[in-house]
Amino acid sequence: MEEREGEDGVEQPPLCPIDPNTQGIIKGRDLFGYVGIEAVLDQMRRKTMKAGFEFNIMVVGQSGLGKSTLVNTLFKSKVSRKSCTPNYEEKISKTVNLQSICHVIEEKGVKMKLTVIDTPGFGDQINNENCWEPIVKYVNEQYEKYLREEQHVNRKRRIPDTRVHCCVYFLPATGHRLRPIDVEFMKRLGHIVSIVPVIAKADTLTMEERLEFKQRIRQDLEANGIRVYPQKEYDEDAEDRILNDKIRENIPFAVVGTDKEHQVNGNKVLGRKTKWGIIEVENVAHCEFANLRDLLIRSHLQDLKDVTHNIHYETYRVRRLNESNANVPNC
Ligand SMILES: Nc1nc2c(ncn2[C@@H]2O[C@H](COP(=O)(O)OP(=O)(O)OP(=O)(O)O)[C@@H](O)[C@H]2O)c(=O)[nH]1
Ligand SMILES: [Mg+2]
Repeated sequence: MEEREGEDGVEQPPLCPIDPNTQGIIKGRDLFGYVGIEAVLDQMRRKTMKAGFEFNIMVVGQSGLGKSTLVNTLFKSKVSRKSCTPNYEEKISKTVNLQSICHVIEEKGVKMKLTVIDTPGFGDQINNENCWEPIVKYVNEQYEKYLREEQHVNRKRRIPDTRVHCCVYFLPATGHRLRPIDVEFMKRLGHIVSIVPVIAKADTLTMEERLEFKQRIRQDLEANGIRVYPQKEYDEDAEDRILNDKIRENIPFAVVGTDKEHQVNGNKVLGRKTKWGIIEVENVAHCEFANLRDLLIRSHLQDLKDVTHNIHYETYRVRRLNESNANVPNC
């Protein structure tokens, strides 16, 4: 800001004095009175509410680990399978094709189009050597679709987003270490999508067994250089780091899924009957299903979308554009 000289030649303070503590940020209030910049938050909120948003989760893992069941449990609606009447014998059939099931969920005026991609479990073939291929192919196909849409001369105002924002990877509750197939699978997936590993059917392990197993898995993930969400290098600030460190210390979540409701203290709760009593799926003292749901929906949904767009999709986009440039013949 220029120094001014008054009519009498005496130096005047600048028109809008800059407070050295604000490092040159001129507050709306100082310049014109109240400008109302923070109202942009309301504008953004209104726009998001009107447009709604898309969120896509994929469940992956060996056959029979409870992927389809957990998806049903996750949204308490029959997201991935037949409708269920409580008290009837639950019978979830084997998933044979990769299928995406879409639900529009509306809460307090905010619309979310949630798509869950339920995948057939691997492990049934005699040779499981390349069992990750259909999954990797699906993830990449969604990036390709998005890239094509982006490159259209007349592109849509809003490109439909079918990209996988999170892949929940199911580990069997063996209590031992990561199996070579899980290492191989997650290594490959970790380069293209955000992975959240979970211990499936955690009701089959005692609390002590769960804790020890979780610790061994964390060691194995690190030793094998497997990238799982949330990754340290993407923490944006100290606040993020504190929040994400708590999640990292707790990963993989030990989850239990069910479609059945039971009466507990006069309330209907989603639960699974075991020899130790009823495991309440949404009770954090019993299992970590609620922690997983909170991570996916409450605390990290937007971050998962950002990481998908800014990191995974960007890596794909750059690779594809480099490939196309390499294929252009030199003039
Ligand atoms: N003990 C226990 N059993 C479970 C749990 N979740 C699911 N199951 C049972 O495990 C069996 C397989 O469940 P699904 O949900 O079909 O498993 P899936 O992973 O989708 O199997 P595929 O479609 O073959 O890949 C069913 O009999 C479920 O009732 C759980 O948390 N604990
Ligand atoms: Mg299934």
